[in-house]
Amino acid sequence: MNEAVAERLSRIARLQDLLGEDKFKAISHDRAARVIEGLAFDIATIADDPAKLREIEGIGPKIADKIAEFARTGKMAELVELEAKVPPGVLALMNIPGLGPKTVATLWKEGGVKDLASLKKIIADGSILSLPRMGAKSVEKLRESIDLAEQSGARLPLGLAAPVGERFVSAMAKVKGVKQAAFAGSLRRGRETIGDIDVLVAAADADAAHVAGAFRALPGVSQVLAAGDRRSSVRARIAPESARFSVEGRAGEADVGPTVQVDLRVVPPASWGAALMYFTGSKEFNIRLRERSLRMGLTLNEYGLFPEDGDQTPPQQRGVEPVASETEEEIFHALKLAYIPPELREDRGEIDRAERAFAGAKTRAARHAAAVVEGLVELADIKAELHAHTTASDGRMSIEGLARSAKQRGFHTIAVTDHSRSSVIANGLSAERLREHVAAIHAARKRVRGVHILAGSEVDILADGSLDYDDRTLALLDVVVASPHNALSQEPEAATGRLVRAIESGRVHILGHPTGRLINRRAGLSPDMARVIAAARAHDVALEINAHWMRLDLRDTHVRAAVDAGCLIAIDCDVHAEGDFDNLRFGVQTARRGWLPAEQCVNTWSAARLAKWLGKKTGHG
Ligand code: DGT
Ligand code: CA
Ligand code: CA
Ligand code: ZN
Repeated sequence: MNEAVAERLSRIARLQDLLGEDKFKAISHDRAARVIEGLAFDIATIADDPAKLREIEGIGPKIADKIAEFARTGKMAELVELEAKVPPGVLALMNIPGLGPKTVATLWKEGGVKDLASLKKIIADGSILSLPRMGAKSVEKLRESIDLAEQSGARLPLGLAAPVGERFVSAMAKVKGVKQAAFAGSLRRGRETIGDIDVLVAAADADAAHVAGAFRALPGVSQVLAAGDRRSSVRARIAPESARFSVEGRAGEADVGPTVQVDLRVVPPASWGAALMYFTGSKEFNIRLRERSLRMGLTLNEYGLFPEDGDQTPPQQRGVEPVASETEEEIFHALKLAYIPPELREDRGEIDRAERAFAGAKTRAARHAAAVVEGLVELADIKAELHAHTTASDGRMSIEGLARSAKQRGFHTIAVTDHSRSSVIANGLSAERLREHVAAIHAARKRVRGVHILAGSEVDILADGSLDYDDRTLALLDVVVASPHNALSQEPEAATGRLVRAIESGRVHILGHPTGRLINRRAGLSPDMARVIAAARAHDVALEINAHWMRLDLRDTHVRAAVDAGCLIAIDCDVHAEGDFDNLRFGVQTARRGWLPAEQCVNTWSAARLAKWLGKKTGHG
């Protein structure tokens, strides 16, 4: 029942916001929703006892009554009342980036907007400009946001595609006759969004029909689009709860359809490496590799790397022996290239680097070890989480719970970084509450041994670039993550100045989710990244790759620029709940797409080295 209750409470909050009711009412509903979502037990077990409900922190008498009412009747009368006041299309408008409750209310009440279609109409005919606070600039921004939401809506965030892909692969691996199973395509390359999921299996010709049939009959398949023995396509259901996320104290849902396309290819076991390489792509990478093959007198396709003999019939159909085909590594080596990890296969200079790495390796063993990027960061390298929230702000775990989780996951360090005072919706800490919180963090160190618990804060970078606490308060902290949360539609010039000022404060260790973008939802800041990176390098500030699948901010191309400039990078999960630690792999994939060596990532350092680095700014030992 927890999820049903939480969802209703957060819907009430959004409606209250929209109807301009007391802001604190909405905040308390949002907060209660979050608390209930995070409960370890089913709230239905105590729903008939308002006294017990009220014992839960964050649930007051009024909300307790609503929960009891829901348990009794399956409804919340207040929600029914609120919903009667607002057309459903209006509520949906609040999912458009940059459209807050105030603006939606104006559009609706004064502009007669009932849904997205009518909003687009008043933008198109210009009548939107006559509404209060709607200048040419803000309308242009709004138009961009609508475009962004509409065109990117079709691509699925990596974090939602990965579990679907993994489920299909592990199910296919168990099917009789399947020798190998893997996903390929953009999912294997770790792109931030996925168009469709490509699943590859190796099976003998005689088994192909049976294997493809088993694929089309897997649980979760809602529709069969193509049904061949070698190629099949289906639509697979996406678990609706997986699309839910919570950032900055607000619960939301990613705008994804109910299903995603999954393509299957069944290939002969002897062609496994060639097929995996071909279907991993990217397309641009494949084209480059094919050109290289031709220059070497070879031809490359999904069956193998063959001698080029000018014959028009494909070599595999003429029984020509491939030069290499069984593994990707053999094919790379036959092309005189070091193995290129999937995340790098984007035609961004990786082939030249692989050529040099291979040429420098003289023995077989050296070629095997030759790397495109020396020490490219891996999941197992990450030993510290430096951005995490507790129940003191908008997280769901206690300090101790967080520390134990981090320890259990093999980390030597966990930083507790709750929100600062200006993040009101996320229950940010006043300077006084922070002081108490730091004391509680110090006390927790005695109870949880074997992991370093750092007292930190995720400090808001205000619109002008100043930090949300004064220097005396900041001096209490072992680690400062500074992040932009508000005024995210600032002009690029102002955004650059803002981030650079925070970096230059001398107080900041890590710049958290530097642009504030949310994938498919909010464009975030577009600062001059070269200037931000240069400042970060000069002031020894690490730029964060926020590993949450809605953020992945820094994005891969910015990571690459930062890496090239010699800037430090942090990869953090921005933990709010235990499960958020699992997002780490998406952050690491983004880092790899930016060619990040482990050495340049502060989360891979030893506890002592990390502490020394942090201590340079704090003076703490
Ligand atoms: P997506 O699905 O839009 O996120 O991106 P991908 O990269 O997964 O693309 P997809 O599913 O169309 O195709 C999977 C891989 O198959 C792609 O990365 C490379 C290969 N591929 C597809 N079409 C072509 C093509 O026309 N030429 C070449 N060389 N390779 C292709
Ligand atoms: Ca694909
Ligand atoms: Ca595909
Ligand atoms: Zn944040």
